[in-house]
Amino acid sequence: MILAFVLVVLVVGSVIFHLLSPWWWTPIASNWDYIDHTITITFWITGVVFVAIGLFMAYCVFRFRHQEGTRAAYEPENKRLEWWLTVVTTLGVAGMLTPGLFVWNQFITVPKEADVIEVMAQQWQFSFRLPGKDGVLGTSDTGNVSSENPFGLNPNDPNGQDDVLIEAQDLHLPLNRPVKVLLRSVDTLHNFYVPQFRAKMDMVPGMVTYFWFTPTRTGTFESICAELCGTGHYTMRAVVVVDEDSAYQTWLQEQSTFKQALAKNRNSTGSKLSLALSKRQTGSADSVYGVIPPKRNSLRN
Ligand SMILES: [Cu+2]
Repeated sequence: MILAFVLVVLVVGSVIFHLLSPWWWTPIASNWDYIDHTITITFWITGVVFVAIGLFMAYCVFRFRHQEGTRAAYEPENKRLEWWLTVVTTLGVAGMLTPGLFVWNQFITVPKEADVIEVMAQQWQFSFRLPGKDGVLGTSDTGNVSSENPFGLNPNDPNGQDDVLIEAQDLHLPLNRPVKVLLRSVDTLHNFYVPQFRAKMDMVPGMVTYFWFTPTRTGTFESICAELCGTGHYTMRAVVVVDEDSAYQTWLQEQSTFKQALAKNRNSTGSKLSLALSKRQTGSADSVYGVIPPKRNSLRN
């Protein structure tokens, strides 16, 4: 009797908690409201099943409780019931998977007019690359990665010379322009995720993964690494700022190209990124905590 009551309280409490929970989605800032719809459909299907099974268990516990003089009947096979459960389960699973297939198809079908950017991950920071005036990203190879060339770009590729390298870790994007995000990693598995964009994907060493989205409102959003990637994983964050076009152009003018960065690094003024990388390669304890603050770098050098 008490157990049946507890089961009912669990079911009703879970539903109320779900409806009143403060931990809900951040307000969306991209075109991917389809992804929210698929999650809502999944919540509905699993919610209805959860309530039905929870209440059915409570009913059974109450209805078939121990009573003097009655004995349980053993009934291992019931074809009708099994058919019925198989059909309902199949419909439920199909209902959850089908919308996802349509959304996934859209998620990886990039519109032709999309701008291309690249996000590069390493323990434990994100860096960004834009294709520059020619609109084409230069080729890259992890074998080229060095303190002078932290992105590992091919120095002989003319397409790469004007690539814009963003080492300050804040990426700006223009409002309402679709963007294809190429993802790569130089060391281990990472995942680029901005919750407001409803888009994320693993970054896998040795391959380039991608997704696309259109930012639909201006603002400053935090990107996090959503793949446990080592002791500094929790520090692996960056900022994505969605700008009106004029503010975006102003920001873009202030960024330096691969050619400029290479010259600057050769003059050994050093960049935050290259220093962090070179210290990591030489095994400095500081690098365990990711990016070394620039002030400390200047004190050391
Ligand atoms: Cu990571």
